[in-house]
Amino acid sequence: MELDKAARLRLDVHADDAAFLAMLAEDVRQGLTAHPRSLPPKYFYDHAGSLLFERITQLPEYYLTRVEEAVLRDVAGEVARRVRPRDIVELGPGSCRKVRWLLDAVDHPGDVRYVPVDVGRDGLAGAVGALLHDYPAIDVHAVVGDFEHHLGRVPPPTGRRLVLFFGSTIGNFDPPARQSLLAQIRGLLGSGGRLLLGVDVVKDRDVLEAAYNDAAGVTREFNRNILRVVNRALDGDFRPEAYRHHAFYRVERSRIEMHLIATAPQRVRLPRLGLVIELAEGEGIWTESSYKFTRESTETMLAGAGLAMEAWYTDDQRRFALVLAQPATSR
Ligand code: AVJ
Repeated sequence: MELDKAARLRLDVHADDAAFLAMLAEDVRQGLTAHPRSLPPKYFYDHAGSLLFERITQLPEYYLTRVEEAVLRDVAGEVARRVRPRDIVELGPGSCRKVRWLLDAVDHPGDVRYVPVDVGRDGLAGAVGALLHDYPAIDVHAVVGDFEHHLGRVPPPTGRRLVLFFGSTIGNFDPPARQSLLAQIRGLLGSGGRLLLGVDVVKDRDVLEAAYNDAAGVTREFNRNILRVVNRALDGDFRPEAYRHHAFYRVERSRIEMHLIATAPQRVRLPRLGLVIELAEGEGIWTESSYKFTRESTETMLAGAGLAMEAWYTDDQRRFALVLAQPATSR
């Protein structure tokens, strides 16, 4: 059994711990010495941060994950019929839960190769092991890497390709960065290929702000956790409790912004960077942007990367959308 499983699994490692640490050190140096100070949201997700995010997805206020999965459940059959994928690439699959809706909907799962790209080697190996157990017929070519740096390592398509990019992760990227990421994704598609992209939809401010200010305070702890990640990686002495969680919707930019605000003056030592920073009372560290989209702004974003919208699938309250896109024919 295990041998059979191994024969259908290939795992390529492109991002080791040393490279990750070097990247983090440089990002933290740049972010914390700039004004406004900032930290990139990709560093939320150490083991504790991933567990906190998992708890966020179960909060009553945080509708994104639940609604995305409900939409996917509803449209998986139609997407499978339209695309008839042979090769499914997923960026940031986490537990590899969502792809199961598509594997259940395709005609011949035994002809499908699945290519998950994720940063955490152990998490990815575990998720893929469980998937192979439940879908004994598929092939898996897992790529351990950062999809901002290692998309070039994704193997060429074995047949018609479907790229999955769920969870509104695209919303973490500012317009220039998401344009270049989407253009790279377009380059992965090959002939007849499609992208299925999850985007959170612009809506009432109160609903958006509640999703990032939950009553149980899980999002506050998730936000503070980035300081624990930095402390551990760089031997720093941030005091996470000395910062308050501040998340609000900036309408003119269509984005939630998350910040950590010092509640008293702070002196922070980061010996591995040879750096000491001082924050005044009330000074913030910007930890995340989470952009929200309309159908129109999604079309514009796709067009900027040479992609055309083929379908816009949403729930009846239009809270979250899955977008099917293909390379634009003429540019
Ligand atoms: C995983 C990036 C989609 O932006 O909603 C949840 C992360 N931040 N609560 C989001 C997050 C605060 C989440 N994404």
